[in-house]
Amino acid sequence: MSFDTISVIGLGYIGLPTAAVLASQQKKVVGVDINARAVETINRGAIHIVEPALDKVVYEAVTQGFLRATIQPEAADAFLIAVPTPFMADHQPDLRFVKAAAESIAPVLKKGDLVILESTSPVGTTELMAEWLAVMRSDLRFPQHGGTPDIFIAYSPERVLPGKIMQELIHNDRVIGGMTPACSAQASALYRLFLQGECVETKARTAELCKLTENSFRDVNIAFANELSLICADQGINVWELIALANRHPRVNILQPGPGVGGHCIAVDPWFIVAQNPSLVRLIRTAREVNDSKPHWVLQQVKAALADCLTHSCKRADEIVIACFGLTFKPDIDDLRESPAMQVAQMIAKWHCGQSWVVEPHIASLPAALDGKAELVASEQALAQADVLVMLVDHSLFRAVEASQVTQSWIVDTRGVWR
Ligand code: SAJ
Repeated sequence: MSFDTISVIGLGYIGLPTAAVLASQQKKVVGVDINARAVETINRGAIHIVEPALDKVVYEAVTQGFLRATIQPEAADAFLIAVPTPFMADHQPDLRFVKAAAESIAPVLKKGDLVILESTSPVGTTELMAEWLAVMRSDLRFPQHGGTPDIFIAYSPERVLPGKIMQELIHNDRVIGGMTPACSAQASALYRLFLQGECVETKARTAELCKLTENSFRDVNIAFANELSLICADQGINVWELIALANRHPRVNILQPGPGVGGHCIAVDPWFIVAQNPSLVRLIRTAREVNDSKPHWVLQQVKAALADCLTHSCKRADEIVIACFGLTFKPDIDDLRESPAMQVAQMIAKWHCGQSWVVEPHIASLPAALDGKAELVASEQALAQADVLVMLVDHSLFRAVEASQVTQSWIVDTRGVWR
């Protein structure tokens, strides 16, 4: 188990940090990605994604000669697959990137190699991947064939929090699901090259469901908070005060409501459980529906605020300026993927006949979906001139705004910043 060369397939938010951390242990790491621009950027020692502290580790790994990126897989002792697993229009998991990754490494596999799947996957995907590989390499023995395999295969989900990846990658415990105990042992040996947390070994299928369970747990709990926010709005109760009070109970720990649940994990992964167990899931599906419906509820709140503004001011609807604060899927990042704030801002821009403003300090220009439909403005301008304020993302910069600067009578605050 010496792992002289390690290959990481997929150099995105998980693959690149993992490749860089392995290279920082002075291992020869070859990163593989189909995106030629990402490959070229990494080979310059730069990064194509935003994640605190990643740039320095990648720069050092590349300039010291331990990390190199390429488009074509090469022979290695271990392969880590970290490619996207999105869902299709009907919420069924889309495994085409995992299949493409397996197809791309199959020709370079050799006896003794280890293949680990890290992508969030429905239960059974690791076994499926092993079958794909076995069909392509009938000259090799795989774990499903019994006996000592030529290729060791395991599933180990990434569990790192965007914004804290470099820290959590090293310190979080790691669930390792080998297809056999020997596969688990091999995979643990690889992660121990950099991991300070524990390697906890289990079966591949349990590890797959464990990852889906973690994100579904969070989704269900956020849905609970979001449902409370609807009830509180109806009853004239401050939901943040309510949650803070309830959380003083030693066994209550409610999460925070918001405009919905975004990102590429929590809003996606529970659907993998739903897709595989349609007749069993009720809570997990409902939580998804509660969270997915929240942006529409926020739009209704904005419509009600505008109607009230029309009643109490002498302005026409087309003279009223609505300003959205925040577009990203969570605070203090620049990631707009699957962002409920983006969804709300787009719906407002489409519906409102007056000006729609957006304040988002983490981006330099509006994304295509809002270009020409809304205007990116500074926080000061929006606070001084907009009529209706819609707080969507609790960036630290927004939390730092003095209460005396927020003078509007019409505020829809989905984050409890201006409560
Ligand atoms: N959110 C709320 N209220 C809360 C907490 C979060 O509305 O109290 C919203 C956020 O604003 C955001 C969404 O939920 O829109 C997701 O944000 P997050 O910070 O909960 O999670 P992610 O998507 O950044 O990362 C999650 C993490 N999973 C868990 O915490 C169980 C991370 O550890 C996983 O590695 C990651 O998904 C992943 O890649 O699967």
